[in-house]
Amino acid sequence: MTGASTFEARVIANRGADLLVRDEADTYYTAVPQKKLGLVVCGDRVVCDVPDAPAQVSDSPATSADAPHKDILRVSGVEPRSSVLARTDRRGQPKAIAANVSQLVVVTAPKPPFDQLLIDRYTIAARHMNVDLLLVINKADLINVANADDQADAIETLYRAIGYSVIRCSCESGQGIDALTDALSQQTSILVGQSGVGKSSLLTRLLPEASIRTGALSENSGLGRHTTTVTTWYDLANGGAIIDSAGVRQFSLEHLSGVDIQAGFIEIEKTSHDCKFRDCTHRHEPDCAVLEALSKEKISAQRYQHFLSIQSNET
Ligand SMILES: Nc1nc2c(ncn2[C@@H]2O[C@H](COP(=O)(O)OP(=O)(O)OP(=O)(O)O)[C@@H](O)[C@H]2O)c(=O)[nH]1
Ligand SMILES: [Mg+2]
Ligand SMILES: [Zn+2]
Repeated sequence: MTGASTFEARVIANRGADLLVRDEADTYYTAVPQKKLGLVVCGDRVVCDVPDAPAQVSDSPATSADAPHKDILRVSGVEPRSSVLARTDRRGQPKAIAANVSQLVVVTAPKPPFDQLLIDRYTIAARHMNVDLLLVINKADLINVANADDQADAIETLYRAIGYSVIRCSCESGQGIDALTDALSQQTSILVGQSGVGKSSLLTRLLPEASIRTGALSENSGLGRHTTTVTTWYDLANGGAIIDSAGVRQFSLEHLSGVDIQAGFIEIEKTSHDCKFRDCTHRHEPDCAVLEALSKEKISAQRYQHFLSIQSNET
């Protein structure tokens, strides 16, 4: 399939009607995948057919946001993915959001209020994808004034104890941005979380000016000023890349099994090896190590509640 008449490119964004792709020489193109390929998403590595006439949009994305895309490339192949972030669609099937990421960056903030159930859903997704999860508590500047200290502290302590990295930061004061920059280097990360927690604002803090303007090619809104609608890839200055995604109210995981869900609660999974029954549901069985750890507060009651509720809704 590959040969002299094709070249490889990275999908920068799936804009709905078409794809924005970029080749190794940093040239951007508009492209459309062949139907048989299914959903092609941000982060995918694709094979593009070389057109008869040049289809290049521009080698200067900063100035070409309004350039006419007369020629549209055809995507004839998708490389195997190292990971895929997916949610459940209306028919109960997994729907890809982004591919080939190595780290899920779950962004939370005191405003809108913390949503721990959503964080726990992302711990399941990260485990299922076999990628790292980094928890970011953004808007640290609001934590004192909003009187949310206790909750931010509790969240930080809980997720650190489970084994996740947690970084507090603020786009307003710049707190934690250096630590975040370090945590993102050499990784392909995707920013996920509720709408309004500051994912795009963090990006404007992390990216060189030129890359921010690349966003204009994938959607018309300026970063950080509007709700993100198109999941878009950006290169980081210190190696690695970061994908900005649209905020979610719910992150459905109905396509995953009960086993997948338990695996995402890594502290419950680990403890479950000491349960008497191999198929223990950790609800009522005798000699259940999870119930025992719960009674000794070695497992968080909230995490356990979320484990039960996600299991019952989504298995
Ligand atoms: N006080 C404060 N406000 C912030 C901070 N970060 C972002 N904001 C504000 O929060 C609002 C939402 O920020 P966005 O960056 O658009 O949030 P988002 O997560 O990208 O939202 P979606 O694209 O809808 O998912 C904006 O008004 C930002 O100015 C911060 O650290 N402190
Ligand atoms: Mg956004
Ligand atoms: Zn048990």
